[in-house]
Parts: sequence; structure tokens; C-alpha cells
Amino acid sequence: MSEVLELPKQDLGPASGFLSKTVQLFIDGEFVDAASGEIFETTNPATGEKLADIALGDAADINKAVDAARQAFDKGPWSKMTPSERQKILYKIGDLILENADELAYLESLDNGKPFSVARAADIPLTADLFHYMAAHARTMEGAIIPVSDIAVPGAEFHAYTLREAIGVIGLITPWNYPLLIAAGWQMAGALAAGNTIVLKPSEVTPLSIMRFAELAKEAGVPDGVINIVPGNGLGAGTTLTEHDLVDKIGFTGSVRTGRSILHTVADGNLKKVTLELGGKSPDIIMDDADLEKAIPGVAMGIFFNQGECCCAGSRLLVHKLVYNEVLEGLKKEAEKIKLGSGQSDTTDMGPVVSQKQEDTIMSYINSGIEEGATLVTGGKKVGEQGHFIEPTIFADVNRDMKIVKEEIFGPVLVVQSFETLEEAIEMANDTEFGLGAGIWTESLANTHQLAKAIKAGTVFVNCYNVFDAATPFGGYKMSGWGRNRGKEAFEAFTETKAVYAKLN
Ligand code: TXE
Repeated sequence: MSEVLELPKQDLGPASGFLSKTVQLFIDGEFVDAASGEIFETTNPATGEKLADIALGDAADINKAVDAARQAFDKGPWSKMTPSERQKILYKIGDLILENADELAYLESLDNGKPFSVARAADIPLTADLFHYMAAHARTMEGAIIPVSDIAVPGAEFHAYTLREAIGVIGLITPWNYPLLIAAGWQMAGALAAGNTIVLKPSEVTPLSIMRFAELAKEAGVPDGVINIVPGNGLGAGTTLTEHDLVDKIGFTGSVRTGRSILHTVADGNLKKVTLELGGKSPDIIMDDADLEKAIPGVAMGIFFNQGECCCAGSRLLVHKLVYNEVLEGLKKEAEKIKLGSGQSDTTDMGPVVSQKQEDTIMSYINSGIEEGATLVTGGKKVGEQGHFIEPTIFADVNRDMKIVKEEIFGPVLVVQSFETLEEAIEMANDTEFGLGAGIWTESLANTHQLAKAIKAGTVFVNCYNVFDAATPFGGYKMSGWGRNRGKEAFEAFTETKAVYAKLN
């Protein structure tokens, strides 16, 4: 097993300039200290060393940010700009993200722990692509002319049509696993393209890349007050944003627990719109006709990519009985090949998990799997004295009542079950309260389409996993969420539709 860990002295690389000063809040086009003057530290999960001081926003700062966003929406230029003007600015943001990709990827790797190579190849270019994609959507705010036949008004003629309009001020609350991609790409780009203004509270665990993004958005020409970013805690900054009567919608990505609490707050408040992208326990299915040379590394990537801290991680493997032993043996080898290390090292495949809290959560699930009698095939241990490194872990001989099979672990832990028929695979795949992702490994067209149709999940990957394109919708069935991020659906979710009747006679 990968006995880590040579951790070189913390190297801030291309992020050293940005990290040399206290990182401030971004409100109404200005970088400012928190009203309270308080700061907090963000640390490197590979070494525990401090990365930067950040201004700690709270209720007063959120209120100021909402006022700025409200003003910018109601009076400011953004919602009144032509679609082509908004398109150019959003496209420019995408370009600036690409021009600064090394620095942004380095910040992401330092703050979250993920390998620089992953952030550079996935998080950052995908964020840029979402801005380029949503920039084009700014030109598609189209309504329709609707032939009506109102039977209650005999003889009347109407010209009826729909208008698609921005919603207003959008409050975004985002997590730490893809800090820039989810906050800027999945949430902000679509909201801005539709003409809304934003107050974002990023995760307090990983605030760095989005604050560098704020500088790029300003450079791209986003008018003051259109984007406001206030790092702070969930209780305080997050709850104030959710409760605020001048906020028209909340876009949230995070835990089920927080999603539920947001819904309670909104239900007792101004009934603002809500989109939720929550957790998952996604099944990855290997049929007996699968190409195992592709399926085995594919399944390993599906769970161990990004330290398993992916909302749609393929964390429950269902394998046909005929290939079960071969798959388990292959997966053990794949897991044991993975090199743990600092995200900034070229040889690292998997970095540390994001925080002490997350390490404790994952280790407590691993211990519960052992206590409940699952067979530990490989892994299961924390590695090294420093940082939050956990071995890629595989459990076999699990059953559906075990916590490790039912609950989201959000770490590098795979549970493996076997089945004998397609019907059984479908039943087991859907035996979860979640419905975010699913994988299917098969060479049969019939299996592909039967499974893809029967599995209750927002995204199904066939002979692949973790593919994320700007144009495809992403979101959950069941307790994995409400609504969709990315794609046309996400753009439309940041708009209202108005019906207009004009009587002609
Ligand atoms: O999430 P939280 P945490 C899952 C995953 C993980 C678990 C806990 O299983 O182990 O959630 O992670 C803000 N009102 N996912 O504790 O607390 C918070 O400050 C308003 C899945 O980090 O939900 C942060 O900005 N906001 C997931 C954001 O909510 C509140 C990604 C998410 O934090 C708040 C992350 C409140 N009462 C975790 N409490 C995915 N779907 O990808 C917290 N926040």
C-alpha cells in the first residue's frame, strides 16, 4: 500500500502573489474588510500550514452585499444591458479564467488538497467553458407567441405571448469539493447570463480561488454590485442570506442537512425560489458482458477521483456474480497503485481530504464498516502524521442495512455488492434515498438502455464516469436535490416566465 508521504515544504507557486495579503470581501465592486474587522485562516490540508488570512463576513456584510445586488438589479446597468453586452463580459470572464488557469488551479490545489493536475485539467477549464457556454445563452431569453382561445370571453381576439425575465437577486451558497467550478461555473454563470445579480457565500473551508475570481470578474468589466462575494460561516453569513427578504432565489450545493434547513427558513420567510444539489450514493454497475479492462480502472476513477469528494462519486459498486472475483482482484490492484501525496507534487494521484472534520467523518464510516462486519479488501487507514491522507478503501461482503452502504461518505471508500440478474441490479441500484449519478459497464445495447431508463438518477454514465459538460443538465432525483445545474435547464431556472395577453378587439 502507498506508504506516503514526502511532503515538501509548502510551495505557493503561482499563487504566492495572491496569498501575500489578507484576502478581502468583494462588495459593490470593492475589496473591503469585514464590518466586524474579523479574519479567519485557511489552511493547507496536506500540511496543516496556514495559507492566508481571510476577512470573515457575517450578517452585516451580507446585508450590505444584498443591498448592492438589489440596487444593481433594480437600477443598475446589468439587467438593462443588451444581451450582447452581457454576453461579451461573460465571455471575457471565461477568457480571463483560462489566461490565469495555472494560478487558479494552484490555489484550488493548495486550499482543497486536490492534485494540481486535476484542477488544471478539469475544475478550471470547465469553469471557463461554463462562462463561454452561458455567455451564448444570454442571447436566448426568448418567449413564445401563444394562440389562445379563451372561451370565457366570446368573440375576443388576443395577441398572447410569454416574456422570459431575470428573477432578481440570487443568493448562492456553495461547498468545498469543487470550490470555483460549483460557485462560479455551475451557479453564477447561468444566473448572470439571465441578467440576475449575485450574492455568493462560498464555503469557509475553501474561499481562495473564488476571491481571485472576483478580481478577474472586475477586470472583465462586470459592473459594481452585480457580483458580491462574502466568505463566512454557514450559521451567520449563510443563514442571513437565506432569510433575507430582498433575495429572490437561493442556489445551494452541499449537504442534505443544510439543504433541509434552507427549505425550513425559506418556508417561514419570503418563499424565495430554491435550487438544491445535495449528496449521493451512486451505483456503478458492472454487467457480466462488460469489458473489464476498461470497467475496472473506470470504476476506480469513479470513486477515487478528487479523493472521493464528488457528489456523484460511484461509491456503491454492483458486480455481476460471474465476474465478481476478477473485478474485486482488479480493483484492489488499482486502489493500491494510487499514489497519495501533496496536490502540488507531479507524482500525486490522490491528495488529502479537505479538512480534519472530513477526515474524522470518513474514518468513522470506515470504522463502522469494520464493526458491522464488512470485509476490508484494501485500505482503511489514515496515512502519515501530517495532513488528512486516507488510503483508497474497498469493502466487500456488505449488505444493504450497513451505514457504509446507505449513507454518503464523501471520501475514497467503495462498497461492493454482487447480483445475478438485470432485475436484481436495477432493484439494488435504486435501493437508496439518493438519485444523483449512476454508472453502467456493459457491451450490450439492450442492457445499456434498459438500465439507463430504469435507474432513478439525474445522470447515467455508460462505459465512462465523471464526465461533466457545460451543456448537459446535472442534478438529482429523490433526496439528491431540486432542479438542475448546468445546461439549458440551469439557465432557465434563473428566469421567470411572464404571460402577456393583449386584447385586440
Ligand atoms: O456541508 P454543508 P459540509 C455532503 C458530504 C459532506 C457533508 C458535509 O456528504 O460530507 O455534506 O459537508 C453552508 N444555512 N456534501 O459540512 O454544511 C456552508 O457554510 C446556510 C455534498 O461542508 O452543507 C457551506 O458554504 N448555509 C456536497 C455550504 O453550506 C449553510 C458538497 C455547504 O456546507 C448552513 C459538500 C446554514 N444553516 C458536502 N450551514 C455536494 N452535493 O457536492 C452550512 N452552510
